[in-house]
This record gives sequence, structure tokens and C-alpha cells, in this order.
Amino acid sequence: MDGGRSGLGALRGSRLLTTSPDAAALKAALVAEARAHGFSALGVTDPDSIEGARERLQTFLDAGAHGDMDWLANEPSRRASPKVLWSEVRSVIMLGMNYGPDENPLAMLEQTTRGNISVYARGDDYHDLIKKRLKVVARWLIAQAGGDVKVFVDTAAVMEKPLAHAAGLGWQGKHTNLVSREFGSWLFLGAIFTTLDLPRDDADVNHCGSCQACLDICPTDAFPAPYRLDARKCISYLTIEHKGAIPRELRTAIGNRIYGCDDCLSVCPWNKFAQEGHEAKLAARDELRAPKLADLSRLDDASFRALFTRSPVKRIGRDRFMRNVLIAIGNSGDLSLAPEARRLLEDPNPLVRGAAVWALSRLLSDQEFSELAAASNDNDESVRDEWAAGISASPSWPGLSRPSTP
Ligand code: B12
Ligand code: SF4
Ligand code: SF4
Repeated sequence: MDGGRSGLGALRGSRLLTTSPDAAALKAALVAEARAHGFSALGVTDPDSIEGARERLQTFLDAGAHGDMDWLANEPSRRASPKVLWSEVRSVIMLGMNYGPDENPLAMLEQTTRGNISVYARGDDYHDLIKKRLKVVARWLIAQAGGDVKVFVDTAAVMEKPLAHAAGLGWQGKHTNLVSREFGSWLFLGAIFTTLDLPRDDADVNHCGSCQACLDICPTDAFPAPYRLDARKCISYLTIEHKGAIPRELRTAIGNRIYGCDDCLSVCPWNKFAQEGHEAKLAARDELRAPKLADLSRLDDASFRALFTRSPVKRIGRDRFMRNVLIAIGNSGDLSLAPEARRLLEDPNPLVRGAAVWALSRLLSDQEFSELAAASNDNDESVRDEWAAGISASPSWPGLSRPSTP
């Protein structure tokens, strides 16, 4: 986005903007403008304010903690420095949009025959909404003071959490997300980079203290240390980003979480100050609050896209979603869901068929599972491996090897 006409022409290109009274007035007006467009928090930081993040990002990548998110490893120097990403940037404006839930997300985990979709994905896709709003605010800024801008939300090579911390929006909690004293864990982040010099805010102070509730609650033990996440073990990564079969040893802990996970966010004591989000488009749609696993398991491509229209869930596609639904069916303990899994043994996609085998290994008796395994002649090696693993996992069949397959 390039600078257009300038309402405060004298400010255009000024290097002294950070200290001028006009700059303070402009910033106050910017905050008001952002609020008018639904943002709950705004702060400004220097493009060089996250020097330490570079080393930490490298530690994360060196450990392979990004799993198969190769895009995170691409050009880490750009990601760790706004200046490398865009040499002309002089101020980074960080914005937060509150999406506080209207109920405790942990309660849904008890409803094992229903799918738990994480709070952020129960309404419209925040990427689209926030990007549009960032552009409106950025255009307003250009109209007032000129300069050039670029807007980012989530998908660009920008480290939004450390930047938001530096801009005073909150601090990175031990679960690595930004925690705000006003909004708890429930802020989406977005950024406007500008060539204008705007007055800086002070970085927030870390208020985690001796608490480690988020580390303790994690179902898959995904934190090797406070402030460090191994994404390969995180349910959010496994159910959203990971394209292949979910590692067997992590499937049980996933429970009924079919898209993302909110446990470490939900348990944070700072949520007691959180407020319900007011953005109607981000509010949970009734049909996505507690959908029945049985209904979800019957979605074909077209009905999947219709149900998740404008929702971020749509991004992972029907097959990966069905993999997640089948893991939840396997964890449901409800035998009445076995026919749904059995039907999906015939699915065209081997990822789905493999997950169906696992679900049945958990729901059926040893006898029934072994009979099905013996009758199976799946032509895909990964599915045959699931049958074999299901059999060898059963303590009542010592010595039984994988079923004969073509
Ligand atoms: C990749 C990614 C993921 C990955 C990896 C997450 C991760 N923690 O790295 C996966 C898929 C797992 C994921 C999951 C989620 N994500 Co995500 N994700 C991102 C993304 C695109 C990049 C994050 C990144 O740079 N990771 C790399 C690591 C190295 O960076 P980092 O986490 O900041 O690491 C810091 C710490 O390790 C810290 N550190 C290390 N040691 C120490 C020691 C001390 C003492 C301290 C203080 C700090 C510290 O320094 C590092 C650099 O700051 C951002 C958007 C963006 N462009 O920034 C969204 C983003 C972080 N995700 C977001 C959300 C909402 C989620 C989920 C809650 C979604 C869900 N409900 O399922 C979960 C939460 C899981 C979790 N506990 O983190 C929001 C978070 C908003 C917020 N308030 O913080 C973001 C900002 C998107 C957005 N625009 O709103 N996500
Ligand atoms: S999102 Fe869930 S799985 Fe991932 S770190 Fe947090 S509690 Fe653990
Ligand atoms: S749960 Fe506790 S340790 Fe985790 S982010 Fe919140 S205050 Fe920090």
C-alpha cells in the first residue's frame, strides 16, 4: 500500500515525528480509529525491538520443533527482523482484536461424542476480517500523515508475539502466546508497518510469576521448557498443520479436539479479567459449538465446504478434517459410532481409511477387530500398517502378526 494524499502534510517523511506534539496527537487519533474498527489494543514499537527473538527462533528451528511447517524455516532473518523484511519500515504498529469466548472452552472436552473446535475457528476466519480492517486503518493513516504501509496478519514472515510484547500489548506467557492484563489469552494479533516515525510504547512486563498452569495442563506435554513449544507435539499443529497421519502415541491425548486446542490458553488465571469478544463475525456459530461426531463423519467434500464456509477450518480440507474426526471417534468410547468409522474404511483417501482403522481398534472388541482385519485387503501400505499396528497393540493377541494382504 503506498502513501496517497496527506492530511497532515507537514508530518510526511519527518524523522522527528516520534517526539513532536503532532505525533502524539496523530497516535491518539490512530488509537481511536483502530477502536472504531473493532481493535481492542494498539501499541507502537521500533523495528529493531525484537533482537533476542532471532536467536530463539533459531533454537526452535534447530531443534526441529517446527515439524513440517517448512515455511517457518524459510529465511529466518526476515522473520526475526522487520527491517530485513522491509528496509524502509520506521515504526511497527501492533494491534490486537479480542475474541474472548462466551463459555469456558474446557467444558466441551467432557462431551466426547461431539467435536471440539477451538474458539478461534468457531466463527468467520479472522485472517480475512483482520486484514480488511488493518487496511482500512492503514489507509486512514496514509490519508492523515502520508508515508507507505504494509499490513500483516498471521501468514507473513513476521514474529507477531514478540513484536506485540515490545509494543506493550502484553507479554509472552509460558505457553508462548501473548497474554494481556485486559483480555487474557484471547487476542488475535495483526501488524501495520509504516515508514512514519510514531511515538513508541514501552514493552509490557511479564506477569507469569511462579504460575505454570498452562505447562501442566497440556495433554501432550508439548512444552520442553517454559516459553518453549515443540510444535510437533502440539494438538493445534497436529490437527491443523500436519498433513500426514497423526503419530499413534499422541492420538489418545487428542480426545475430542478436532481442530486446534485451547487448553493452555483457557487455564491461564489472567483470563479472569478477559471480556467476551464483541465482533459478531468472530462469534461462535451455533452449528460449530458442539457438532456431533456422527454428523461430521458423514460430510463429503461439498457438504464440508458448505458447513465451513468463511471458517478457517475450510483451509485444511475435508480429508484432513475427517482424519481428526476419526481420532475423536476412536477416543469417544461410544460403540454406536463404530458403524461410522466402519463406513469410512471405504473412503477413497488412505489417510481417512487409516484413521478409521485406528478408531475401530479402539471401539471394537478384540474379536471383532481381528475379524475385520483378516477380511481387509486394502491396497495402501499405510492403511495395512494401521491394521497391523491395531492388532499388535492388542494385549490379547500375542503372537498374531499383521493380516495377510495382497
Ligand atoms: C507457527 C504458528 C503456530 C504453530 C507454532 C506455535 C508456536 N508457539 O510457535 C502452531 C501450529 C503450533 C500454532 C498453534 C497455535 N496458535 Co499460532 N501461530 C503461529 C505463527 C504463524 C508464527 C509463530 C512463530 O513465529 N513461532 C516460532 C517461535 C520460535 O516463536 P515464538 O512462539 O514467538 O517463540 C518465542 C518463545 O519461544 C520465546 N522464548 C523462548 N525462550 C524464552 C525464554 C523466556 C524467558 C521468554 C520470556 C521467552 C522465551 O522467544 C521466542 C521468540 O519470541 C503466529 C503468527 C505470526 N506470524 O506470528 C501464529 C499465532 C502465534 N498463533 C496464534 C494462535 C491463536 C494459536 C493457537 C492458540 C490456535 C489454537 N487455538 O489452536 C495455538 C496455540 C499453541 C501454543 N501454545 O502456541 C496467535 C496467537 C495470539 C496471541 N495472543 O499470542 C498468532 C499470533 C496468530 C495471530 N495473528 O493472532 N501456531
Ligand atoms: S494448544 Fe493444547 S496441545 Fe498445544 S501446547 Fe497448548 S495445551 Fe498443549
Ligand atoms: S497460565 Fe500461568 S504461566 Fe501460563 S501464561 Fe498464564 S500466567 Fe503465565
